Amino acid sequence: MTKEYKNYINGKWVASSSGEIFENTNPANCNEVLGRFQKSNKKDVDKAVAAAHKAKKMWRDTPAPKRGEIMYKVAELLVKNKEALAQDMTKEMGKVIAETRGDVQEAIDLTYFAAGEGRRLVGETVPSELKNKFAMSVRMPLGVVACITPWNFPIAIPSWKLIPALICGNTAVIKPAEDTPLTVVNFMNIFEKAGLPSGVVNMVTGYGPDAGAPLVEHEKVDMVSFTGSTQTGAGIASTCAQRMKQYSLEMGGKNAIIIMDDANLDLALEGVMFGGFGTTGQRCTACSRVVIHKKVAKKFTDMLVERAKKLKLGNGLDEKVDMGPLINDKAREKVHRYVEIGKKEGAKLLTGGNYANGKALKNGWFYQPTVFAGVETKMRIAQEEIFGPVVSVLACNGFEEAVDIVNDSTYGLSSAIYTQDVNRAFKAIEMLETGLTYVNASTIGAEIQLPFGGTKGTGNGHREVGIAALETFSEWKSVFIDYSGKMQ
Ligand code: TXE
Repeated sequence: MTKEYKNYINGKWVASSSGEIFENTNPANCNEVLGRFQKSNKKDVDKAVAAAHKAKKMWRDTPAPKRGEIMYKVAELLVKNKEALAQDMTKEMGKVIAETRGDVQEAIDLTYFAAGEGRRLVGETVPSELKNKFAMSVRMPLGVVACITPWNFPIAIPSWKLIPALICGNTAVIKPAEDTPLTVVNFMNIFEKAGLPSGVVNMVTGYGPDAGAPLVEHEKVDMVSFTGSTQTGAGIASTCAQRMKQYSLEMGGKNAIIIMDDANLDLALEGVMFGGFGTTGQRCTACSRVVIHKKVAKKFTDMLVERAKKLKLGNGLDEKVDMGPLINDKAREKVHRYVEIGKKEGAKLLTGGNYANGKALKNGWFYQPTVFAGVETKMRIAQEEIFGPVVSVLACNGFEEAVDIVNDSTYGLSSAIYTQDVNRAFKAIEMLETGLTYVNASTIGAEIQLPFGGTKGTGNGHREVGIAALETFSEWKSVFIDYSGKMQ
C-alpha cells in the first residue's frame, strides 16, 4: 500500500478536512506512484493560518539568537539526511542525483548562513538632530508569511523562503508544488526534529486553486512569497495589491549566454551544456539563448550539436545518466509545442525536437536535447520561457549587438558572457539588464551569500538569499529615544 502523508499544522500531522487525496508519481516512470497526499482546501488553509497566527507572538518574542540556534539544528539535520532527501527528490522530480544533492546543499548553505543572522539582524544607529536624543532602526517581522513554491528546486526554494522568514521572526505556512510534496514533507520532519515550536511552520499540500489561492487571499496572511509561472504570479500580485499585503515574486527568465569571437569555445561549450540541459532545462536561470559572434557561430554550433547528441537520458538515480525527464506530461507538451512553433517561425532544427523514445525511456516524460540555429530575436522561441531542454542559437556581428539581443526580453534574471577581453567583460556587467551576470561561467549556479532575483518581468524587485532576503522578510522600525528629560 502506498504511504499516505498528512498536512503539518500546529506541530501535528493531520488529514485534510475533505479526506480527499492526490498522488505524486515518478516522472522517469510515470506509472510509479510514490505517495498519497492531502488534497487540502480552504478549511485546511484556515487551520494552518490560525496556527501560524497563534504562534506569532511567541516566535517574535523568542530572542533571534535562539531562533538561530534552532535553524542551526535544522542545517545539521539537513546534512545528516542529505542523501535520503536527494534520493526522494530525484524520484519525485526527475533531475539527476548529482543535481538533487546540489539542491539539498543549497538548503544547507542557506540555513547555516541565515542561522548566523540570528546573532546579527543588524540595524543602524545614526546621529540625531537633537542633543540627548538617540536614533536607531530595528528589523521587525512582517507576521504570517505564505510560501508558494514550485517543483524545480523542491527543497532549495522552500528553504530560501522559510529560513530567512523564520529568522526574521515571522511564522509561516507553505503550500508546496503538487508534483513535489514529498520533499517538503521531509523538510517538515526536519523542522519537527530540530525542535521548532508548534505552529511556527505549517504545511498544507494540494493544488494551486484549491489550497494556494485561499492562502494568498487569507486576511491573516501578511506577506506572500511566490516562485512559479508569470501567469500565477500576476494573479497573486493583484490579489495582494487589493488586500494591501506585501509580496515577493520570482517568475523565471529567458536567459542568454553571449559568446564572443575571442572566447575559449571549450569552456563556453561546458557553460551552454550545463545551463541549457542541466535540470532538463527546467531552471529559472536556464540558458535558453546563445548569442554568438558570426565568426565562431558555425564552429561552436557543430560542437554543441555533437555534445547534445551524446547526452545520456534516463532515470536520474543512475549516476551515469546526464539528463532526466521533464516534470510531467503538461510540461512535455508545452516544450513540444514550442519546438513546432520554432520550426514554423523558420528556425533551423539541428538536433532533437521530439519525444525521446528509447526503450528504457518509454514510460517517462523524456524529451530529446534540442538545438535550434538561425533563431532571430523576434521569434517566440527567443522570447518566451520554454522550460525544457531547448537551446536557441542567435548569431550577431559584435558585442553591442549581442548585448541588445540579450536585453530584448521582458525577463531579466540571468546572463553570461564568454570573452578573454577584460574591458568587454566589465562593460557587459554594466550593460546587461539582469539580476545575475556571469563572466566565463554559465547562467546558473547561485551562491546563497549574494542576492538572487531578476529585473523587469522576472519579479517585483525583491531578492532572495544573502542579506537581501532579510529586506524581503522584515520591515524597518525607526526608534527615537529622548533622554533630555525636557517637556516637548
Ligand atoms: O507553475 P505554477 P507550473 C514556469 C515555467 C513552467 C510554467 C508552468 O515556464 O513551464 O511556469 O509551471 C501554485 N494561487 N515556472 O504550472 O502554476 C502551484 O500549486 C496560488 C518557472 O508548475 O505557477 C505551485 O505550488 N498558488 C518557475 C506554484 O503555484 C497557485 C518554476 C507554481 O505553479 C495558484 C515553476 C493560484 N491560483 C514554473 N495556481 C521558476 N521561476 O523557476 C498555482 N499555484
